[in-house]
Amino acid sequence: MKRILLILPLLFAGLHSFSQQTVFFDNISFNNASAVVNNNGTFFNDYGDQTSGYEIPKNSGKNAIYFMNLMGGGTDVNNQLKAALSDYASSDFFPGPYATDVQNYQTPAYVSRFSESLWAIEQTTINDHIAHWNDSGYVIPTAISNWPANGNTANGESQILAPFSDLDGDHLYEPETGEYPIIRGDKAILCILNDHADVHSSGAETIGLELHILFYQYTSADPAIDNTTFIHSRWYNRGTQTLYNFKPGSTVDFDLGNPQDDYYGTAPQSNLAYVYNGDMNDEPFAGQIGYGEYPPAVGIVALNTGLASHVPLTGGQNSLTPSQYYHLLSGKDNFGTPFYDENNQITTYMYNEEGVNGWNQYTEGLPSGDVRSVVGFNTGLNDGIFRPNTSFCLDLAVVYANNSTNDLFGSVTHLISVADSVQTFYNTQGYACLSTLSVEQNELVSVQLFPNPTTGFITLKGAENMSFEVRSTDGKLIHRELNGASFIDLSAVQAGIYTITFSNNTTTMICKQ
Ligand SMILES: [Ca+2]
Ligand SMILES: [Ca+2]
Ligand SMILES: [Ca+2]
Ligand SMILES: [Ca+2]
Repeated sequence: MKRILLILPLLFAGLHSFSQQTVFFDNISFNNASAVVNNNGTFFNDYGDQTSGYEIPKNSGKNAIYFMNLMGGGTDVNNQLKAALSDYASSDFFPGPYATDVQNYQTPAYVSRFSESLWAIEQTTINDHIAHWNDSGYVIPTAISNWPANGNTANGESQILAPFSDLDGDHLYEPETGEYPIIRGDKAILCILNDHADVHSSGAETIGLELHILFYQYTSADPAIDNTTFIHSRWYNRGTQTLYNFKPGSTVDFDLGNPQDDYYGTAPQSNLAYVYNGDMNDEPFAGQIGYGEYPPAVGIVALNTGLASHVPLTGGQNSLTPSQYYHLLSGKDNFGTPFYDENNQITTYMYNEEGVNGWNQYTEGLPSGDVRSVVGFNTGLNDGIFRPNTSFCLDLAVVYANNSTNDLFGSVTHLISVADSVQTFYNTQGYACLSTLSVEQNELVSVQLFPNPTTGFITLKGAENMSFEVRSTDGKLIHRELNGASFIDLSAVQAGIYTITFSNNTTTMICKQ
């Protein structure tokens, strides 16, 4: 369900005369977590009511996170900072893909297609489409037909936007011929944003960034997975400037039930930034339902590039300058001063516990309170250089763990093991997320395969020199080809959906009838 949330006047009247930003949101609640996602690069926050938006367990009324965002910045060749930022009140991100000219964001076609810029879709809908697209009387669901696979190049948009299976290799999304969206998880919500359509309310200079964020969840019998929301983001530099020392990250305002009695910490070995309760009772506070006794812990795992930093949000929440945010994203305080650990060594990981007797806020004798922090992620880019027409990918997971011990750190110990098992689960998916891709390469399936659905034989084009394997949906290996092939014989296997994964890390689905 999508609703208009509110109308926010922008703080600046710049290039355009007074403009207004409407924030839409949707909710992903396909497993034990219920998460609000907004169409401006902020999430887990009800932007209109200014209330928490990450409820876990679902329908409990208990929330673990008040606010989170994705943001980033880097310096150009003249050492000038360019950044796309957001806070509790405003955002430098605008709905829809990058278009070359600022006027192009105002065209009626662009506005009608991208004013919400949130697409929710379930994997079962996609599987059903793969199985039945050619049946008489089949009507393509709007979640399939509206998938933003192609942009309007005449309007300066990239031809390829969201990933899809391009069965005929013409770069055009044609669901009427059986082509389908490529997502992750059992349910996903995609949001496409740019930082270019209007003046930045943060005051930062525009990058020319296009940010695709896919929020996804699995329903699972494994509580570690069922309590997790994944965030897959791809960052495209569609501008003309090379950015150096690019620092992507998140402002996170964990509020674990009662926001006034929390502690935060970092487990760098698990790429985990987290919060836990400062005592063994999370009482209600100002309308927030507390988690009660044995309170849980919640955290964020950087799955593919690693956690670069986790530091407190110093300097206030809505009054920071872009360069102050950049310092925080670099793992320093807002003035650019480094943090020091218990051995007086510079650290970017605040309160790195490494076990119950480690360095933490409790052993330091610090009071618990309302934790707000900034998490920095590595980009995986060579020397942090973010060149025009390239992209990088950042995969995150929001993890949650109960506490069954009478120990303050019981939830933290459990959360670290949950983070590690979510990492293992992620690794087995084999996503091609580490590489830097040109914009044109995107995540298209480069191998063509037909017919799909099939009754037996499938012809492959482009897989002559690629190894590949076919698996059933429960992961069982059906067929493996080590030296490439131009066809597969599936006549002996049962009807159903199969995935085929090629050595270039693309995965597509086959339906056997
Ligand atoms: Ca096509
Ligand atoms: Ca609390
Ligand atoms: Ca308490
Ligand atoms: Ca907080």
